Amino acid sequence: MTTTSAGPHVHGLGEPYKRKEDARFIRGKGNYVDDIQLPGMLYADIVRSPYAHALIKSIDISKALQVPGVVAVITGKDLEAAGLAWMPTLSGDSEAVLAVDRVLYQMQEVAFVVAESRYAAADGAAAVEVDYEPLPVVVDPHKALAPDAPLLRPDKKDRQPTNQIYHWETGDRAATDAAFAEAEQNGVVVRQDMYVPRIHPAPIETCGCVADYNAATGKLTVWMTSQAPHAHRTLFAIVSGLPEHRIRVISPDVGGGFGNKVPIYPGYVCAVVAALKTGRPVKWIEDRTENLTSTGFARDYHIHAEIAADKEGTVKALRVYTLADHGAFDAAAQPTKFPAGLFHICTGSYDFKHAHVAVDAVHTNKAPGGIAYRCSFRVTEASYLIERMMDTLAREVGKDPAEIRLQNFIKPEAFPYRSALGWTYDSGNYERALRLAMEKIGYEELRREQAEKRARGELMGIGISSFTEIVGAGPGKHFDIAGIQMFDSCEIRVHPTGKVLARIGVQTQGQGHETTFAQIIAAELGISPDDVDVEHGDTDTAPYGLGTYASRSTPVGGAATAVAARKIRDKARKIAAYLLEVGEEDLEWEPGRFYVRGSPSKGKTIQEIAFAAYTNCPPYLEPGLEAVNYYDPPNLTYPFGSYICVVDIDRGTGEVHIRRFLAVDDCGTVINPMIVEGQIHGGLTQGLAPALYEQLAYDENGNVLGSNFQDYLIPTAMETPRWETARTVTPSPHHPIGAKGVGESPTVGAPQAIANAVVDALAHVGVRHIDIPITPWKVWAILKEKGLAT
Ligand code: MCN
Ligand code: CUN
Repeated sequence: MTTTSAGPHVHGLGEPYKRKEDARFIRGKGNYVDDIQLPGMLYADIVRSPYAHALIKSIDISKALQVPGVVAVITGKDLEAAGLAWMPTLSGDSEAVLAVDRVLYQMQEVAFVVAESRYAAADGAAAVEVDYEPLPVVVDPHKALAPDAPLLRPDKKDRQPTNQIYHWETGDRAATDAAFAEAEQNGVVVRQDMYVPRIHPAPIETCGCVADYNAATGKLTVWMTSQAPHAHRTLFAIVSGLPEHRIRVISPDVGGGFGNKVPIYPGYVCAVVAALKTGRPVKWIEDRTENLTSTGFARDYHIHAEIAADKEGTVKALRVYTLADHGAFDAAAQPTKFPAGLFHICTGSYDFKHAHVAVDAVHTNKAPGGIAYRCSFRVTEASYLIERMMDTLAREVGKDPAEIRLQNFIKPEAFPYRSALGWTYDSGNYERALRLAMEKIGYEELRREQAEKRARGELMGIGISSFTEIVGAGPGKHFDIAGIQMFDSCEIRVHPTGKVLARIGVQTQGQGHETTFAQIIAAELGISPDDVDVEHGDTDTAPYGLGTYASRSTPVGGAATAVAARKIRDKARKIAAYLLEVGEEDLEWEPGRFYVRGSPSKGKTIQEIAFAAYTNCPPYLEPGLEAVNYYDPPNLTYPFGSYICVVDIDRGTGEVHIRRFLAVDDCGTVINPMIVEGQIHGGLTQGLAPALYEQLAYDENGNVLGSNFQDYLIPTAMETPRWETARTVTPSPHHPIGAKGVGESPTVGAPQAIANAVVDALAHVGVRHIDIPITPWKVWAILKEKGLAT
């Protein structure tokens, strides 16, 4: 480390420091759950229902037990006898671990087979004979609410007599209705139905675990693909009755989570039961089809939205009604107090005076899960609806979509801004982001080009999305998951030689925490990130944390890390004062060093202070240099962005070609611009996906139509355009380093920019909305209807 007059250069905030974890990933030295091998380990396979709704009349496991290598077969009845047939979901519902007397969706777990090899387990699963009696299937949530719909959850009928899970509303209905009545008379009202389809996060690594129970010590160790190891351990303790300190959950390297690894799945629980039953370690790893068909899906929101505005297009009120399809069990990961997550960010970046939102959630014969996929608790759906609606309003009043946004943005001086639905946006400057995007992409020029092309019969569209996100749950008094408050944590140990071990409560599944959290400490202590190792994911060693989702790691865990590092620095100051024989107030700090004010050469480096903490500590202090912080944020952070997409449409095939896509993001203070850029590239691709390709569709019998990557289209390098990025920086006023989250922003912001561009290309022939995914077939049908197909 070289010391300059400004102190050593430590690669702190704002530096594109190369990812420390990549040293192992690019050498093939990552350590994923499926890499865990234990002596005597058994392998599992799951028998799954071919029916979407059926009674189970009988299960015969005798043939399966005769398959060579099969060691045990566990059924729902076995679990029932042990009191383990049901498990709590993250939304307070109970979900069948293995179905006992009925199945509620195709691919539901029915029996768990363990064997000496993965192949024997598969043969065993094929030999289990299940006698089903098919029942009527409901896949449409509207039909699920019909009075004659079959009741899917008779187990809940005492508290839930229909398929409706909840009705939830927020906002001021009377004031909103009054604003609409006024707009009907003297202004404009726009309305639109839209469906945000069911999609799937589809991480490259599917879900799985290895469960190992040591009967001698009574300790259960579970390596599992988990975005929330501590929360999962607590739920395991509650379900199993095992003491929590005798359960160790280790989430090793995770090959992509995207929300898919937040819920607890039956396979994890069955592997634990099988390990207890057989006395041997049990590995369960899903295949691709199991992952796509049975684990946490996302979206599936049927939305009706309305905006009331004056004749010039200044917005007055927003009214939204949504039917949320939660599938067979309500297993959505979301804060307890907000059943529709943070859907109430749907007033977006605009200054609505009034709003009212109602959501009805229903059961259908589809897999449970919900809200996963880079979404921040339903923010994706909220952002999609408001950005589509602003375009609809622009058409209605004959204004450009950019102009209508600039006219209605919350003004920079209005922050902190309280939204009509009661949320306090911490900071923002929406106009600056949109103006930067317009300037960078050459908006006016593009509009001229579009007009010329339109005159020649060519179809070109420009779409804008000026979204606002809401990330960083807690505060703990408002946010909890299954009762556990959503704070997060960091523990820092500075060793005598000045090297650092930091343990964090959040779990990384690819976002680069081992680098960025080291950079936060580097910035606070003036120690190179290379001298800071960041550990996470092992409940025996990491401080308690709520997990990584909803882009909360930087807003909450990052804040805990900065605060813990500041505690270290406070103690270091005391030690330095002792060593230098001056008062604490006589010391100045520069990165990595305290020195005596007025005599810069008289100082102590953080390394010297660390050594003294263990060798020559002031008698009035505890020896050592360690600190821990549990951070409960005072507010959420509100990152935002303005995206502009340019598309050309092929009149012969209906194909949408994305010619340009520019993303201006603002996540406050940036820790590592290279990692943020990577997050944005990946997130934009996952925003492109539902816009043009992905949908987890079902036929009327409840058969999953997207059970593999031939039918469920994820974009590859071929489909992905060259992303252009830029940024503005509006720090969070309450975060210790001013950082906001960013992981989900691009996926939240992108789909509607693309949808708006396609609708813009066809607006002159009266098209106002096309539901995503906007497939060539849908576009071609419109071209045909409008006489534009060639
Ligand atoms: N970062 C930064 N400066 C900021 C904000 C963030 O340098 N102002 C860095 C962070 O320190 C972190 C990364 O960017 O290294 C993302 O940070 P953050 O926005 O805090 O989000 P999380 O770390 O909580 O990640 C979760 C988020 C979610 S919810 C999904 S889903 C998702 C995503 O991130 N899943 C991912 N990005 C993913 N990226 C990969 N590779 N794999 C996943 O599974
Ligand atoms: Cu909602 S997907 Mo991320 O929050 O794990």
